[in-house]
Amino acid sequence: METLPALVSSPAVRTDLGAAARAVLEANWRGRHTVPSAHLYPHQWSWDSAFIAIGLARFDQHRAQLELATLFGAQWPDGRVPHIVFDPDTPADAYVPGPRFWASGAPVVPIRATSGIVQPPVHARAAWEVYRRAADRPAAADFLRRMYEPLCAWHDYLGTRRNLGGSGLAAIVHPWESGTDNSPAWDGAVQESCARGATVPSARADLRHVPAAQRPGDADYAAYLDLAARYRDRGYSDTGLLPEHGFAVEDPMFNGMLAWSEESLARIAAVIGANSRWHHDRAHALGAALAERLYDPALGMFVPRDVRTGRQIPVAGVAGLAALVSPGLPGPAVANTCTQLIGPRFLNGPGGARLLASLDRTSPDYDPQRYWRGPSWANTTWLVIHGLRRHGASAAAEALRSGLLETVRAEGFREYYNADTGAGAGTTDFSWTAALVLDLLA
Ligand code: 9WN
Repeated sequence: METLPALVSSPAVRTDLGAAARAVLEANWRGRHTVPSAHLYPHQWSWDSAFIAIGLARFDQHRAQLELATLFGAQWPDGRVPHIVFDPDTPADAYVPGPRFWASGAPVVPIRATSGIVQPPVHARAAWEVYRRAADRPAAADFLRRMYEPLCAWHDYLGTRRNLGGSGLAAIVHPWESGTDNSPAWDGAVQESCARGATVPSARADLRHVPAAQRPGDADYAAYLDLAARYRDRGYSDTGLLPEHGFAVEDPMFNGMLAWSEESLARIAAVIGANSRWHHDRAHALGAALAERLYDPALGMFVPRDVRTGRQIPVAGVAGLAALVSPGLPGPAVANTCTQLIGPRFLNGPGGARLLASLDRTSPDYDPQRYWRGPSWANTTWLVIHGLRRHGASAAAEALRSGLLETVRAEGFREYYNADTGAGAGTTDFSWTAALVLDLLA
């Protein structure tokens, strides 16, 4: 492993790894969108598509634009971008919970069947990346002109209807909205739901698609489904959601990405001749709210906050590091978070592991192999690299970049990696891993 950093920076290896990454994206392309994984996730996922567009932008501008346009083609009238857009050509039971679960009780029938929850808002940043990398700048500027209003509507949805805590930060109303589905940060709320006796018929059957390593306990999974079903049965309305809804959380990664994307909207506005000032101010206001509400001085990093109780959830997870992408964060909070990042909790694991764990390695809940409870993921690593670069920590960013690239080179484009050994885990030929490797190789 020691010699690999040199290898990945040699042109021949860059080409091989890049060609292999492009082959994964080719294989997972479905004509107008890319599936995250042909085996496990056979539809279009929201934040996956944003990451995928960032990789596509490195070699196929048209396809990168189409990826985002297809996703936003399924945007709801209230501005939300659904977390899954179901592919009508894929059997309804190929992924559960599928279109029938999500649709019943919805007030509007969108053009495409979709879920009703959302995922982290990294889309405006993705649109900006597509423009930045574009060979055909006029076509890319047209694309930005078409995307601008839908992206504003998406951010407005999050800034108004999801402003459940009143600070301007967006609240997520289901663990799946965080993107870090089974993080221990959600255990408390999920266990409360279990205690309330959450039961959804056929929860067992719904576990079919979930690989054993990442499978929550039956009761936990029933609670996840129960939360989704409750939201669905109120027509996915966010009005009057509190206090009875069992989950409302301000997540640092979700809001960090929102602030980062808002900053991208300011750049997009400037390109197309719209007013960028408002976006710039909003991005910085989000950063200030993040610092004020989600920074935990005891842990020295950002954490989620439970809107129902008004209390922070003191779990040190990668989401609290990814918040570093936000503009407007105060220097001391940034410096402390960087210290946590490169210390024993996240980066420097046993045996000199150079992979960024998704959970504090010193936590009793840490499991290097179990989904969002320890393993290293390409997308959160990519976000943290951007956060580090933003704050001038280029040596740490480079350590993360080369650590991820050497792991992918050895293990392939896996869904995630054992944070201690680097062994690949989860599904294979995973799209966002391939896409973000392409971006990091360039
Ligand atoms: C539920 C598709 C998605 C990612 C999420 C990841 C996982 C789905 C699942 O897969 O979530 O949305 O079935 O577990 O946690 O981040 O977008 O890749």
